[in-house]
Amino acid sequence: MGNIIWFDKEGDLTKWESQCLPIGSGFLGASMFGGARRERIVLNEKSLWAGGPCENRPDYRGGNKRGRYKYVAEVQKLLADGDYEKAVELLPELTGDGDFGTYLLLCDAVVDFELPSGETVDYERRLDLDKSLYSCEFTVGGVRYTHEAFASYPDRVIAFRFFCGKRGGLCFKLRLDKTHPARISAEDDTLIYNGEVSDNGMRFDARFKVITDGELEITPEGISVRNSTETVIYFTAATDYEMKYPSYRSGVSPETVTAPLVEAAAAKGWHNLYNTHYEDYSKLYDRVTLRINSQSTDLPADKLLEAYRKGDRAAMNRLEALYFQYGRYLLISSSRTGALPANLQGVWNECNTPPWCCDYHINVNLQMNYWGAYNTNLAETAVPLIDFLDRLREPGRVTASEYYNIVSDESAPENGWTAHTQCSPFGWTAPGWEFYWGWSTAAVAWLMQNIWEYYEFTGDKKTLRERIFPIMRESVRFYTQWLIYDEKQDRLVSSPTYSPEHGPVTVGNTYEQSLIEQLFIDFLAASEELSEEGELQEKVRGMLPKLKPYHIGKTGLLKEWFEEDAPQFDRSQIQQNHRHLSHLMGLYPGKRISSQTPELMRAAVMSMNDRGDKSTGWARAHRLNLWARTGDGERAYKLLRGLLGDCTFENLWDFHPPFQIDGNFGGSAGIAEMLLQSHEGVIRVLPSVPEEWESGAFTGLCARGGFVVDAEWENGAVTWLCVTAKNGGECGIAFPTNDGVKNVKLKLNAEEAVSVVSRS
Ligand code: FUC
Repeated sequence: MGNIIWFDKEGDLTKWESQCLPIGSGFLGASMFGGARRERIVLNEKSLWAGGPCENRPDYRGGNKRGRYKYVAEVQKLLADGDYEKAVELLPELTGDGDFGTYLLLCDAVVDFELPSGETVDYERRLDLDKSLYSCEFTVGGVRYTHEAFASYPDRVIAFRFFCGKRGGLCFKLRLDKTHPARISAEDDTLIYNGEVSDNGMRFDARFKVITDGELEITPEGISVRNSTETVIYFTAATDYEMKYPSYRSGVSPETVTAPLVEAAAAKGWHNLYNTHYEDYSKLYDRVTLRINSQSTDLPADKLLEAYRKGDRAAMNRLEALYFQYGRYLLISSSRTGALPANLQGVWNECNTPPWCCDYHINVNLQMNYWGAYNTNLAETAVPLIDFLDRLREPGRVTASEYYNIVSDESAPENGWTAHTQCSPFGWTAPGWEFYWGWSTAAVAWLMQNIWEYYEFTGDKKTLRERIFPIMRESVRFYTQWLIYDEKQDRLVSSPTYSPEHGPVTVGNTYEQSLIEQLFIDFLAASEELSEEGELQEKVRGMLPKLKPYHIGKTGLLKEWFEEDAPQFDRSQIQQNHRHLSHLMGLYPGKRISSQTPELMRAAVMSMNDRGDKSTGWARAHRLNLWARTGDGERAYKLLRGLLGDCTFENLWDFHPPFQIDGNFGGSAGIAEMLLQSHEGVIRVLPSVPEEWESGAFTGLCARGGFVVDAEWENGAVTWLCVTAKNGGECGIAFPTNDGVKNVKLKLNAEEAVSVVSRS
């Protein structure tokens, strides 16, 4: 049975976040509802943003106010002196300002089909994840209609095909809706939508080239096709955005990009175009398969979800495997080299005022988007993240200098960069306009885990040396200059700190201390891999033991705030069941809390119990990964069930609410984390699998060190296990058998595969 999200009814055109089905190419996105008489196609181009530098905004500075480091120093001093109230008074100075901008909708395409009268019967719309193909089929008045669409990364177009089972029976009109002020013109067989974003003058050009066997008329009002059997529309769009500080403009007219793309696509034709797309997509997607029990049910997605909520076993296993692959599908569709990384909604967005501007939130969300990139064998999809962070360094140096007095100049180039809670494609790295959510000094340290893991999983030394290490090193330089010694705590601390989204303001909270510690550890490991040794490494080695991030409080919980047991500690801002579990970074995605640190593990588990399982979509996904790391498969499964049952729309998009794609990615990563772990130096197969997942099989999951694992299991015991070493090397592997967990040591050559447990 294929991995298909399907419905036997049309989507409600007004309920985009719960009913549409998305396709994407990293650059472009489209979402459809399967409307028979009227279809709405929401179109996106990932770089189409308001905000940033432009003629109307000559003073754009990425949100940075000037000379804020003076206030920061004052706040640090006041906090060290215990004058909390005065420190708090100064916090509004530690903010950014200016226009942040927002991700924009490109436009809707509304297609009105002229159909025979009568009811729509034998209806089905589907998103085939295995084929990366959207389709919708139905019969009206005895005539069968088929709509199909796919988004091609290699050819940078989206192709829509409309087919009618009765010769010449296809008639429709397509018009653009919700457009930006633009010129809409017709050139032969192509509708052109060309303009500038009014906020910042960003130029864009979108083209719809129509190939039809019917009669075609294109005017600025839209496309009209009559008496056709088959019509294909090749769509593409581009802007003059470039991920490059300070102008963020390429200087290239977008039409010089789009015009050849649609011409080439049309010349290639639907089938060849699809073949190229499928070849590209399947090379990534096909690397991993997953079966949980028998997955025998095949229900429409809305009914599947309903059955899931009722605890129907077959539906549960089916949906879990489908959700897992959906996360991978969404990542391949929204994060490809050359484009911006996946934003809060991947690449899909239906309006010009999306929640949180559909930005790059880095106090959990952007990180979570990429949690599944490596263990689910899609390392290539993390390249846009590496590119994005690399390009954030230049504006991030301005923030480092204005807020932290860490200055890069000729004598000290690349001396430190930073960013805060939210980033934009225009190098917004300043704190937010309110301290309480906007200050997050360690967010970049967290992101460094995402890119270091690229190397851990792939062993790609060239990328480590040339791309990843320079970004990490400059971040490390930043933190080594930022940390100060606090006498009362006898630690090197980040100060002030604010635990994401619920504070309070303290010195050296666990979130910041633990993320900086993990960065230092990873930086030393990276340096060793590259044989880099010098003053910085020496300094980091000296600072590392003084960070002391983890402390267990009076109640046995892992402390979120160093000072939390002190009588004067302000508990008023703390929410008991807060969604962020910022003090548990060391358990997941970090590695410092593990089975090797049983006391901390116990405290972490108590803390998770204290916070509770119910939360928003992404926060459940975080909890799922955290519990998977504890080895408690039943609890991890409970979180997965909550994520799918309580935080998933019927199109299987995750909601916060609103729709937020991080939960999809985090959920997919979490399922992989239940099946395979490698953060403790040993590869553990089925480390956190619930009894419910009695039998199953997976192929292609990745472990650190470049090992790829395939396995089958029955009644919880592994019945087949195959390990392939991409780069060769040694590893230990632990897996459950009928006689307990078995440990095996392996030594493999590059590309060598061994069958650790053979099929009997
Ligand atoms: C984080 C979360 C919010 C939301 C936002 C986009 O700050 O705390 O819940 O997900 O990102």
